[in-house]
Amino acid sequence: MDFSEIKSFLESDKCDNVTILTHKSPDGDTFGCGFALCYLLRDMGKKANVINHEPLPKKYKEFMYPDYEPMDFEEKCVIAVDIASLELLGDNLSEYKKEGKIDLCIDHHMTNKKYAKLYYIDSEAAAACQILYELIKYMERPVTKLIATCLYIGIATDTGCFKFENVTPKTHMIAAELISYGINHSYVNRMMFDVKPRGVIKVEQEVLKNLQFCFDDRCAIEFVPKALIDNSGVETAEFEELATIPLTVEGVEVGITIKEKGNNEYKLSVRTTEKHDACAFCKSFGGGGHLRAAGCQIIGTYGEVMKKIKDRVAELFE
Ligand SMILES: [Mn+2]
Repeated sequence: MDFSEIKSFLESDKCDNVTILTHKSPDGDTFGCGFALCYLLRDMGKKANVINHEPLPKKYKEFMYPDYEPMDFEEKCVIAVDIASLELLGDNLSEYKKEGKIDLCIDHHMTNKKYAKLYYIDSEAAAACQILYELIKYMERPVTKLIATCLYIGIATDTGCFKFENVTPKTHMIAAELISYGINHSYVNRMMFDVKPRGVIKVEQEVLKNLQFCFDDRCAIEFVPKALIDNSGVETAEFEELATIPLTVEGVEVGITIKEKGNNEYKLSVRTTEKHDACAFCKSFGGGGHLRAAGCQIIGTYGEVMKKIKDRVAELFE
């Protein structure tokens, strides 16, 4: 699909009473893209709501939806943003996993499963928000300060504050344009990247105590027990930055975070330097994502899961 087709779809009668879906284990990009799209559609005189798999972290609220109120309507259209596969809708949105439920998908994952009737996927884009910005400009719709803030946060968070390899000159140019709409970018970035709830710091303290190094310290693995998150008093979505810790250690090429999700159920987040492909790593376990940041689910006892992971890392270092 190209922009002209997406534009005609969004402007058509088919696209009204819209439910916008974000992915489970949410991040700034899925929220930013979801809310920006919601405000765009509402500005176009349509009814739209954002539906999230889990409660939104406090840090996004003040920027993305200070006065957001859900609208009352009978759903006619469903749009998924930043969602590579139906599985990422999670249990709470499982009603949307049925074949043919999703009308449009806007995404930037190279592993996108093309589950929607219409889709726009650009795996070169640093964030789904980057695509949406270009689409709004193409549609010649106004970029309000609220929309600009949502989009800026999505781009900043999906690029690790403009540090990742997915950043291109275009990413910076779009960020610069977004700043020109009056966003307080310095404050936004401080709140996104520097300031954390104390519950998060406490979890980090515990997790760091048991950070494991293997393969001549080229791989670091952190384990996050479920109880630690459950007892932290903080929304699970506040912990997205946890996964970045292992790779911050000097000499580490593969950083792995194992989050315990349930009985014998683990979620893996993998971050790599330019030497390794995180996406291929996770794909071998049925997951996916980006070249340097990807994820998957692994079932088994802790010991089995650890062995599977280490065997796979060993292959990388062969
Ligand atoms: Mn994204």
